[in-house]
Amino acid sequence: MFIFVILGLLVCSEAQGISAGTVFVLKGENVLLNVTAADVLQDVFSFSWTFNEKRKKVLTVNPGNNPIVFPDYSGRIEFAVNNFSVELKNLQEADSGVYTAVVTTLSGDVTEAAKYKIKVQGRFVNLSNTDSFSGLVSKTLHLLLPSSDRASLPLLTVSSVSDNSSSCSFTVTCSSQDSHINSTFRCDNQTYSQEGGERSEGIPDTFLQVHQSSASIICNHSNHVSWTNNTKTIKDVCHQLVDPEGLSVCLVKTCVFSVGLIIMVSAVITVHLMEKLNNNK
Ligand SMILES: *[C@@H]1O[C@H](CO)[C@@H](O)[C@H](O)[C@H]1NC(C)=O
Ligand SMILES: *[C@@H]1O[C@H](CO)[C@@H](O)[C@H](O)[C@H]1NC(C)=O
Ligand SMILES: *[C@@H]1O[C@H](CO)[C@@H](O)[C@H](O)[C@H]1NC(C)=O
Ligand SMILES: *[C@@H]1O[C@H](CO)[C@@H](O)[C@H](O)[C@H]1NC(C)=O
Ligand SMILES: *[C@@H]1O[C@H](CO)[C@@H](O)[C@H](O)[C@H]1NC(C)=O
Ligand SMILES: *[C@@H]1O[C@H](CO)[C@@H](O)[C@H](O)[C@H]1NC(C)=O
Ligand SMILES: *[C@@H]1O[C@H](CO)[C@@H](O)[C@H](O)[C@H]1NC(C)=O
Ligand SMILES: CC(=O)N[C@H]1CO[C@H](CO)[C@@H](O)[C@@H]1O
Repeated sequence: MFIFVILGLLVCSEAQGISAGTVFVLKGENVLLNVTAADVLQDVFSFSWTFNEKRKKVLTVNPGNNPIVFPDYSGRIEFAVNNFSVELKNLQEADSGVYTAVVTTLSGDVTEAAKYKIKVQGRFVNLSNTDSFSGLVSKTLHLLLPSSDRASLPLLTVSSVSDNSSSCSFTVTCSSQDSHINSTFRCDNQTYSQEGGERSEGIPDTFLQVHQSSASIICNHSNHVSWTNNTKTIKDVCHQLVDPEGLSVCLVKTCVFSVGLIIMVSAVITVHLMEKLNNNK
């Protein structure tokens, strides 16, 4: 009972603050943090943007004075005096965290005017040109690394292929350093079906997914700000599967060959007949 009361109190005291919306930012980019509760900006004694739970100060301003930017942020923030929004520039992974706008009013009340949970994520970098890695990629199409510290090498490999002229099925494994997913594809009579391969989270906020699109298998490695994909065409896996295009080409070839043969045979017969007629004269 006592525990429930305490829990209830905790929930209530949380609810009094502003809940933080999560914003994903590409490493190296800027983000503009706005004041969302503009109504609390009355009778302001002092205003601060703070970082994380310990409320490390980013910037403080007392209306009428110049804003004070704290040393860790000097040169990389822009403050809009008119609406109290702050732009953080060239974000790095270490800048991930909760930013809160804290207002102290003339009467001494402390309230929150905005709260953001910022997550900085790296971009996936294509390193398939790098020779030192070429030994690793003999069976893969591309080698990609996110530019964050956690490198991962997504691979797309095919196994258990069953292939004949009317149907083909195979399993693909789409993998990064931290996780993998399997998916089974079947092609019957020009229709594709898939089992598995749903989006799955490996390291937090990083995903793998497999799907089929325009006769290719796509292995998609993504985070919230960047993605990359490895692909394999189904034709390269299912060699025997006859597609209608292939069939018609074959048909045309057969026709041309047959017509050619008939013309040649007729020509031979005609010449033979002519010779016979000439001999009879
Ligand atoms: C702040 O407002 C600007 C302009 O209205 C908008 O472009 C930006 O996305 C907002 N920032 C956030 C973190 O929502
Ligand atoms: C606050 O002011 C800045 C600079 O004048 C502007 O870029 C930004 O969009 C404003 N934010 C909102 C929420 O209006
Ligand atoms: C990655 O590199 C390969 C080989 O150089 C290239 O074919 C492919 O288009 C590149 N992909 C991206 C997304 O740059
Ligand atoms: C092709 O393979 C499928 C399953 O792998 C099988 O059901 C089908 O009978 C086979 N067809 C032929 C013509 O061999
Ligand atoms: C995926 O397939 C591989 C090899 O075919 C197997 O070792 C692995 O356990 C499978 N993973 C899952 C999640 O089914
Ligand atoms: C293949 O599909 C076509 C139309 O999509 C249908 O008319 C035909 O009966 C199908 N053949 C088989 C063997 O299922
Ligand atoms: C890969 O996944 C991302 C995020 O889910 C999505 O925006 C993108 O369009 C996908 N790309 C492909 C080729 O499927
Ligand atoms: C790295 C890679 O293979 N990227 C490809 C992802 O898919 C798009 C089309 O959907 C291609 O244009 C990219 O080259």
